[in-house]
Amino acid sequence: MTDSRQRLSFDALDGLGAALRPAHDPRGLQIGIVHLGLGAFHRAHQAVFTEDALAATGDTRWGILGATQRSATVVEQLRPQDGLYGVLTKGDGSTSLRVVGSLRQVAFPGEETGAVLDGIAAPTTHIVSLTVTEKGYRRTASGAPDLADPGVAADVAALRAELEGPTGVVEPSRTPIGLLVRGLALRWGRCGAPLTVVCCDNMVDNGATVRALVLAVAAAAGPRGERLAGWVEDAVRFPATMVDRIVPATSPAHRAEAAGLLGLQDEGLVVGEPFSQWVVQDDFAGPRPRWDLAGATLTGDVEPFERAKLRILNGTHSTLAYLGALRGHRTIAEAVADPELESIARALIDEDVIPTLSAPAGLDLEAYRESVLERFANPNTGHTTIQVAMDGSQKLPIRLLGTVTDRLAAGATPRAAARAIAAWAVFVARAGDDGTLDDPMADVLRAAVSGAPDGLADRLLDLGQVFPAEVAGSEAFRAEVRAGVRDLQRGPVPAR
Ligand code: CS2
Repeated sequence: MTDSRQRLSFDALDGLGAALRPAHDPRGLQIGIVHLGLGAFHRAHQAVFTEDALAATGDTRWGILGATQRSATVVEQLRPQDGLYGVLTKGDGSTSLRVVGSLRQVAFPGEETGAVLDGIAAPTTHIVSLTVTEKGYRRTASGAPDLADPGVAADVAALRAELEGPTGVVEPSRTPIGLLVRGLALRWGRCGAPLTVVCCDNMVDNGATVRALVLAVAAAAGPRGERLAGWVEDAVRFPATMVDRIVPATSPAHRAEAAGLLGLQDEGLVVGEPFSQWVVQDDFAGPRPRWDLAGATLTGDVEPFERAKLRILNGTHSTLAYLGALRGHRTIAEAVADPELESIARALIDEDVIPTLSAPAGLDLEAYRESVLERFANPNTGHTTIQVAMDGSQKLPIRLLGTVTDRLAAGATPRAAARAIAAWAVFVARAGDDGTLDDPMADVLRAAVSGAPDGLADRLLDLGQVFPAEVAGSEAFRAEVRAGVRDLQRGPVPAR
């Protein structure tokens, strides 16, 4: 019997029914993967694929050491639970729960940087994966590492010192890429074994992007750093990936529901929709878990999948988030159930996005559109417009502005995409006013939205960190964004 006041942990595992328990014994796993960014997405996505691969093969090499740069709370949630946590899957009309055991160690790189560096350097580790969100990469507008960022600068200084020889003290790491490069430096010195870095963030060419950042941060540490970069070029692979699962923030109601199903308290609970997809470029420097046996697609060319996903799913998600929030919709499901917003979402996909895509083999883009809209309509995930709306300055260039650039280059004016940018502008102006703007560029954005309302669109489009010159320089596109802003400023009639 389990006791719902008791926390989930190894001790409670044997009391759980077989359907809830991991299909392998988590106590027997060694660390083979170091993951940077232990947020809900990793726990509901890659850790589950790894879990299923473990169950399929019995290969005990692939336990995960998860590091969370941002929040000590995640460590407090998971450590007392021996790394165990539940995944609550909320379908449209179905709910299920399972406990995942692939996460074997958790660390907060603040004070525990040494443990993470040792993990990356260990010859038994073959993979370092990342989900640190778009802003976690600390890039400048040109995509280079922002060496002026104090966190990046501190990690480069620590790296430079560590490359000189043992320092006796491990400086706390401040950035995920800094942590990764310092770990690679230690690995190079200790064993030199090959490694694969698997970026699982929603970015264009995510593998190549992280590789370029790693090489640039290494090179910034001086001549020894340049030699480190040479080793990375030879020994480390950076496959591209496309990741997909809608993972809303876990709410107290989710925790209560899971406690009812589990008979235990689970502070590490994550929530996801039933759908989950992972497409990974089959380019590994060494062994990997059999993620293919767990439903992942290992392929030579991820780009068409990634582009279709970023532009159709994420681009439309953001559009619905801004327009939905402005119309008072709390969730994405409510936003897409609003006929006017649904038709803007369809126009965006059909008129602006699909003309820029080539369908990956086996993917029908119209069918993909329908499945995405259906997933958004799932009322049970409780995914909020505000959650998707955050960090727009980082997300829009990746998910919407590629579409805009391609349409402009083809001589077309992407009207629905302009409407989405207009919605972001008005959303930012309102969130700036009421103090709720959640964006790493919040100060710059607040300054840009603070002038006369009729210049709002142009002041935002002039932000070179967000809008590339091809977009900002198109008078036709500007005119559409201005018109969209004017319509919305007239006061979007609340839907209800
Ligand atoms: C969302 C994504 O929060 C967001 O910006 O668009 O997290 C989205 O839910 C995932 O990419 C789905 O795979």
